[in-house]
Amino acid sequence: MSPRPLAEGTKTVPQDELKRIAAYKAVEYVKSGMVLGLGTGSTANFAVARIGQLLKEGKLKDIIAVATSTRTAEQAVAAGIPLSGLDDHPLIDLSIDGADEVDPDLNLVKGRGGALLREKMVETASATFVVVVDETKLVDALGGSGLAMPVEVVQFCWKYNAERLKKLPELAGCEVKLRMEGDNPFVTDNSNYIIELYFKEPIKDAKAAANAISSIPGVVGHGLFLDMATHVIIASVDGVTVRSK
Ligand code: ABF
Repeated sequence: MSPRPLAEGTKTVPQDELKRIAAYKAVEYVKSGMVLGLGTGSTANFAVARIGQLLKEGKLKDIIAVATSTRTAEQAVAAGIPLSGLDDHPLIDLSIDGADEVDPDLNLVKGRGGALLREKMVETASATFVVVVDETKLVDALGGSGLAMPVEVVQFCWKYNAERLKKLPELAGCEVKLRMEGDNPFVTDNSNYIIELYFKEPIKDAKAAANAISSIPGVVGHGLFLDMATHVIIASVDGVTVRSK
């Protein structure tokens, strides 16, 4: 990836390098014997790779992990990380995952990678949830990035549910779009579709929006992760910052 300017001035750092730095910092929270939640996405990938490396070097032992997507599960298996599920390990010590937006209160928009449902299940079950981002993910208010916020819906009558979402007053007339993959709808690991919400302005009341979205039958998950992150690790050209609840 080519260097991307992240702040005014002359300093630039490749965005991938910032992601790696944030992820490696998060892995410092991992201790032997922990049950881990493994996130999805390019930043979380660095954390998974690092955990695998530390296991191979014998610097971590007795780790069991729950993956938030089939992609991450495949990566974990290849990296030698033993996997389990929430049925057998309902209490996760620590999850590490990326995010699409982080607000000043550490509320998040997540799920542009399409893994939002499993991410929320695993991260809700986590005693500690460490979010890893580069500074481009910081927003003043959720919905402020102009990028899509995903809502996972069952395939049955998805257009009807897209219309219902569009009309929610809590979403202030956002645009809705079915996520596509080439010529076909994108299908999640749970065999559902994703409706993408594009906000014209930042969400005024994220809790009210989350409740309104969840109240629609056929919605199985959404990308608003409120009051969940315990720590956010932010990598910028000026270094690493940790914000905690
Ligand atoms: C996952 O990866 C998602 O919840 C979020 O959408 C995405 C962040 O992607 P990346 O780390 O590649 O920027 O954590």
